[in-house]
Amino acid sequence: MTNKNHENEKNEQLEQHKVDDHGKDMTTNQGTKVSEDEFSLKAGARGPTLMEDFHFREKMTHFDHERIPERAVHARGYAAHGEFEVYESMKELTSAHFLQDPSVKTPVFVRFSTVAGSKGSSETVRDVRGFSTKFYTQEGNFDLVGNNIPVFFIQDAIKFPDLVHALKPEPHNGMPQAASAHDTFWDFIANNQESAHMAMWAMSDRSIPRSFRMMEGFGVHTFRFVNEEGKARFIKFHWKPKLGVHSLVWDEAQKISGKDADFHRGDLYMAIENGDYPEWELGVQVIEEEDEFKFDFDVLDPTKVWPEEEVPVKIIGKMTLNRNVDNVFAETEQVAFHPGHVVPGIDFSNDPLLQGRLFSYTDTQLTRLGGPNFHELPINKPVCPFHNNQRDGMHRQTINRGQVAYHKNSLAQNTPTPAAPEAGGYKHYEEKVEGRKVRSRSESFKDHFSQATMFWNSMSEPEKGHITQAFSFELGKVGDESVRQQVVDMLANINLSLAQEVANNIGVKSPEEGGSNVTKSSPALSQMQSNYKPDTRKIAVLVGEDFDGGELEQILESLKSDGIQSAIIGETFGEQKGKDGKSFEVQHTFLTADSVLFDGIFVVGGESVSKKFRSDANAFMHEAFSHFKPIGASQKGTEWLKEEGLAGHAGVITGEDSTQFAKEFSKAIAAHRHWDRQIL
Ligand code: HDE
Repeated sequence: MTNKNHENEKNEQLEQHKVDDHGKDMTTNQGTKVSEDEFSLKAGARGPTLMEDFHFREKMTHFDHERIPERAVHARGYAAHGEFEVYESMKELTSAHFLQDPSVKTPVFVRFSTVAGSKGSSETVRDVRGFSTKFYTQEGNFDLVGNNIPVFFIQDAIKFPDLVHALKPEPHNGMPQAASAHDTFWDFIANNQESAHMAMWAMSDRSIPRSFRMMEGFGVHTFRFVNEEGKARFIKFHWKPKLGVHSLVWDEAQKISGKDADFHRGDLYMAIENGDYPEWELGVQVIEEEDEFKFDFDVLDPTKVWPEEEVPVKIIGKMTLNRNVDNVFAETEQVAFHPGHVVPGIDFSNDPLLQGRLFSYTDTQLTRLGGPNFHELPINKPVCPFHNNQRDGMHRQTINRGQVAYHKNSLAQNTPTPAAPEAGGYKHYEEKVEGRKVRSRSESFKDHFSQATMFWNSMSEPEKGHITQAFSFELGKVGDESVRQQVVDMLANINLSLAQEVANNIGVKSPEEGGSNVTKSSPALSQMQSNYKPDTRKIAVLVGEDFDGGELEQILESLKSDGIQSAIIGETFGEQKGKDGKSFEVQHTFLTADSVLFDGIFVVGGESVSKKFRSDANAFMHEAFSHFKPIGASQKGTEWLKEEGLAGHAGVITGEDSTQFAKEFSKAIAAHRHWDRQIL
């Protein structure tokens, strides 16, 4: 496998820390060569092990301390390197250096994550996904620590520990892992109704993404851009994936969890290895400060979106991920993000959720990374120099020279010197603030349901169906009937028929009153509006004995030219030979592959196949069909589809003319799912 080092300052910096052990003599950590690494030192061949065996002691001690605490949330994550470029100067909006010059490529490191599960949990669970980006800019690190959902469960950071306690496995029995489908989570939701909007998103297709490469990212909070003249505007950050926003279906997601718990990391890793570098465009929504109170939501409320139809997303640049990490622990695990890592030109708003996050992120690293010097870890180090009077602490690596470590001083000519804003010193935006100290929530934060209804109104019929099913699944796992009833009653404030359908599914009293008079919708919220491309979609090609190899070759070539990847599935590994002598290497057998691991299937079959082959192929066809995936068939496969009653349905492609067939199949693959299919 290649791990091409794209030239940039961060990659060069990391290079200095890399060690290659291949072909080297083995030594202790002190550099003493080791002569034996299989047997501990003993008094006699059967005797006790001796304390003086320094090599054994050192090796075992190191191993005993190899694990560090996992992240309190977002423990399961995967990351990659890349770069960001702005399309044109953003001078009007911000003075941030990395947003001025389109020829500047800023190195980035991006970590995607699930929220609830432990470090070893499955990746296709229903959950919010983290989307954290560290920009290594010339003015210091800027971290955009976002999610794939644009709103959040709570409005004030003081409630975060409660939310997470309710979400994580229940403390008395440690269950369930990586799932919100349990009593405490839904008890929290019903009793903290500011979460209504986010609960709708969490039950939508957004929380079971097909791939990290096919998710949007959102900064969630309102930030500020400040330009050189000191003019500030409210902004929200968006990442828009070039491949569009696409999801799994729930049954598929659950099955993938068993078949391949690493499904999302595998997908990202292989895309980068194959040179299919994933790309996202960065967008910003901008609200002028003077328009702060012109909307029917408070711009500081993190449970609200700014509908894109009212506040358009201005696309300002592009990020490409182009290099996998060399070492998951050193990079992905040790990276420390913080929404408070900002650069001049980017500032905060008074969103009370953001304000609390500004405290939490450094604090958590002190436990997780063992002290205050985690900024010195290679992955966390800025690419620009950093100088101050901070000293010492656990694991300090920098050797600061000189006598002086305080400000102000005369012995070092009063250096290091704070820089004036004109010379690049960070200047906090001088917002006028006044008020009484109060422990309360602003009245303007009190509408919890209008945008939840707007979200529902914006969904297509299949998306609405998925949300209804998701609520019914999750609440169906809730043991306490009163909690189930409370959630259904809460849903009645969002949409009465949703609440009634869920009530029927889970056996609680169906609300008769309620409903919402909000008719507003925001079409941009539906994933149906997304990009549909065949690029990097993966299909399973089921190939038996005695088939027309020439035709298969031609079809696969045509699909490949559209960016579609295919894997040959056979009964056993080895070569699968066609009647015409053309042979294809089997990449997976029915034992090692499964229809849920592919975006579509292509049934070729063969004149003479075993009963087992036919029944395995049937299982693939029926499962792909029930997951609304594209299915293509040629040769013997066409007959099989007919026999199984699958031919003629939406997204099921057959045809005599192989050129025409390949074109139509490619189109069906680009459509991803065929929702109008009648499920048998
Ligand atoms: Fe986080 N969050 N969070 N969060 N968060 C953490 O920091 C926290 C919130 C997000 O890949 C922790 O280093 C509080 C919103 C991501 O390393 C911790 C509050 C959003 C990641 C923490 C929030 C996020 C974290 C755990 C409420 C979307 C993974 C480990 C005020 C905008 C970063 C760590 C990575 C991680 C606290 C809410 C995104 C404990 C107190 C809203 C993507 O510090």
